[in-house]
Amino acid sequence: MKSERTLSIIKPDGVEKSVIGDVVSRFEKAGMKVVAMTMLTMTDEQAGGFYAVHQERPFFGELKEYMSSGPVVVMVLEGPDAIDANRKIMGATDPAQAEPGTIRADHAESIERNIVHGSDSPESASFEIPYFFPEL
Ligand code: IDP
Ligand code: MG
Repeated sequence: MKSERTLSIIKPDGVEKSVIGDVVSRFEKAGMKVVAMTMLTMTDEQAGGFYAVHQERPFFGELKEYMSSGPVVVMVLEGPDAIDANRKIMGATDPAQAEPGTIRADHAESIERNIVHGSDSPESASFEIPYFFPEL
């Protein structure tokens, strides 16, 4: 297994629900290292740039509003197959479809307010990591 880096975000609902510690702990227990971390509040424009792949989707406006509605924790995780490993720990986008024991099954309230973001491919990770951590 190759070591990879992936971008993880604890979204505004995750920060609001006080599950930062729980989420980070799940990643660490799974063998991933947090190699960068910051808390920030995105502007609507920053959220739109981050989610530009979804700009034609009907939920794009709401997604920008949600993602810029409060502070988020943005981090880079590193470990074996970190991109897929993170996606498995997160669970499916819609918490109703997420495997029991995943972050989204345990904490998310809807397909939109689903607690965490994780890069979905090496290409996404190589766009998303420098979007927040240009020095990495
Ligand atoms: P992902 O976060 O599991 O990769 P994506 O399809 O990339 O899911 O969607 C990005 C984000 O957009 C989701 O995490 C969620 O917050 C929001 N989203 C996705 N699908 C819907 C929808 O059908 N309605 C409202 N929001 C959605
Ligand atoms: Mg995605």
